[in-house]
Amino acid sequence: MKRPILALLAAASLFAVFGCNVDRELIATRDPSEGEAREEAQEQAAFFQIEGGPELEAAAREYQEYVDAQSALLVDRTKRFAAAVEAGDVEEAKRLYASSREPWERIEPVAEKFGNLDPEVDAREGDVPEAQWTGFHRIEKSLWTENTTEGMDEYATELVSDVERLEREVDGIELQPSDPVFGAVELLNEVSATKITGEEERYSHTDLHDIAANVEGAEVAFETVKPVVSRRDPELVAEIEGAFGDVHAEIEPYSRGEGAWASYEELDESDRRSLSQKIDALAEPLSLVGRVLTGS
Ligand SMILES: [Cu+2]
Repeated sequence: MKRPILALLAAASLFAVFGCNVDRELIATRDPSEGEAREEAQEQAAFFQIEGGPELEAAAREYQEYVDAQSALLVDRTKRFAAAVEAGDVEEAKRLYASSREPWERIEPVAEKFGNLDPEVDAREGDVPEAQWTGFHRIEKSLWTENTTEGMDEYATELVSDVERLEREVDGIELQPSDPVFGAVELLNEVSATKITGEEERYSHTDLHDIAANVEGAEVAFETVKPVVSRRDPELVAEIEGAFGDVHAEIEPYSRGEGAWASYEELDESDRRSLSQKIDALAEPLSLVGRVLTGS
């Protein structure tokens, strides 16, 4: 869960408005009576078309397809998790908990766009008044601190209907080409600032599932725009790929195979600091991608 979503939306709409004006201005400021200048302006326009427009739109669509697929996966896995909760199978519910959250964490920057969906699905204890606290972490607490599914049926049912709502809503979302990368940067900043303390999965200590999924989603967002960024700033691409490599190298030792991760309690202060530094070192060059895409 994350709050500074307004900044993301503002940045995205700024791109939408500003991006077009820049192109048009380049053409308009040239004297149309001069044939040569006009030709140059047309070339400029064509350049933007080839280099930016359709290719970036395709990138946005590609990311949109990823969001569709992940939200479908989220519904599938959450249904299985909810079924275990409703059946009173504590062990099975615990086993399915972290993996059912992964698709959510991969597309978290987008999931957060839908009003109160994010708090309903992903609020931590204390984020909202106790009586309104629902979602994954409500059930997490019961499973890990009380070792029971008792009283959790209604939360499980609601959780399924919430993720189904997400799946429906993402169908109609219109992303700007730079939205996914802006969102990824915000999310990585949240990882290194707050998630790194283990607050997200304070009862189950499955934080590495979330963090790995956040990084995966960020990588997909970057990959979709990478061809455009490579042509404009190949050094930046090399820097970002190196930083992704460093993050992977940092978390790899905690992998327990087949999608399993070490308990976050196994990481001491210095392990956590080291991980947060690697995440920061990735978020920083990634934050420059937006500027490269808008050409500003
Ligand atoms: Cu989250």
